[in-house]
Amino acid sequence: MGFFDKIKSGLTKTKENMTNRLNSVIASFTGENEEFFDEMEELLITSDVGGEASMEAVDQLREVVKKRGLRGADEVRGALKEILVSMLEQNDGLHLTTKPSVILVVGVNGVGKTTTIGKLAMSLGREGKKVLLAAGDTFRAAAAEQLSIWAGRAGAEFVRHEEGSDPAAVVFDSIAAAKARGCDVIIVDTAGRLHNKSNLMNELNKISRVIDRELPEASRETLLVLDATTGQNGLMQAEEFKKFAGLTGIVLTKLDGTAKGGIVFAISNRLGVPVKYVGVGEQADDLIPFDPDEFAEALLS
Ligand SMILES: Nc1nc2c(ncn2[C@@H]2O[C@H](COP(=O)(O)OP(=O)(O)OP(=O)(O)O)[C@@H](O)[C@H]2O)c(=O)[nH]1
Ligand SMILES: [Mg+2]
Repeated sequence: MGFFDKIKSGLTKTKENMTNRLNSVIASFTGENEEFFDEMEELLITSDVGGEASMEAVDQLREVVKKRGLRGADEVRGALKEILVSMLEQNDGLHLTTKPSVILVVGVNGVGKTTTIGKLAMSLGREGKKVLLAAGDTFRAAAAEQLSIWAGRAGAEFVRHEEGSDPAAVVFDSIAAAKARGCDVIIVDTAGRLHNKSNLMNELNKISRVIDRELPEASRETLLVLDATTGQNGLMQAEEFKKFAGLTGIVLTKLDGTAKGGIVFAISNRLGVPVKYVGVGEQADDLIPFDPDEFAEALLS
């Protein structure tokens, strides 16, 4: 299955809801008409695009319709697609140029961090990279178990300490092991206890300082994993993490489980951080590099 088909099948619920409604509003378009714009705005808001972003999108659409004198449904669909794409941050993928590079994966509990790491390890492994998984979630022994299963599947190196030990020490040892074993990429799993517990942010800071000290020149990605089904709530978490952890990208998981794919636009609008991957299932190849153009196309087709 190509990326476009995977996006489309991952978006089944969203398509049944948002796409169908979009198509029926678009079909009602016969030229400049306030009712049309009102319906479009309401549709976007109820699809999780967010109030501010929806209003901006509809303002732009109104302007384009007027300026180009658009009359037909296909014309307005094309214009809407352009606007939606322009709202999304461009995604130029992961920057992993040094050996080793580091991917730090953060997010609240249950969003899909460990699963995403497993999928990433598989995909980087397929590109021929030697990957090391660092079990920085020492909060529960089961977290390291889960990660070790993925490491086995992906043929990745794996470093863990005992339950309750210091995650920064796991990262320290992982870096030493990655250097010794000639690994290309270290992916660090972290605990996901609630963001309003300042100890989580302190822990992330400490991990970050160890990476700065031990690998000052290394390429580093800090990916925030967000669960698409939590909608606007996820955005508040994201702002907190952005403040404390300096994000380079978002991984939006469980897009297969929501009818409100519009959350992708709200993320770009509110955070200005690119969505780098979307998760559309629990299997190894259910992680798709995000492409704004294909995403908008899938929503509108
Ligand atoms: N449908 C679907 N399920 C997913 C996706 N990504 C992860 N999951 C499921 O979500 C659940 C939680 O995933 P984990 O990877 O354990 O989440 P986590 O963030 O590591 O959780 P903690 O370690 O408890 O903080 C698991 O049942 C995963 O299989 C996805 O893209 N789609
Ligand atoms: Mg986990």
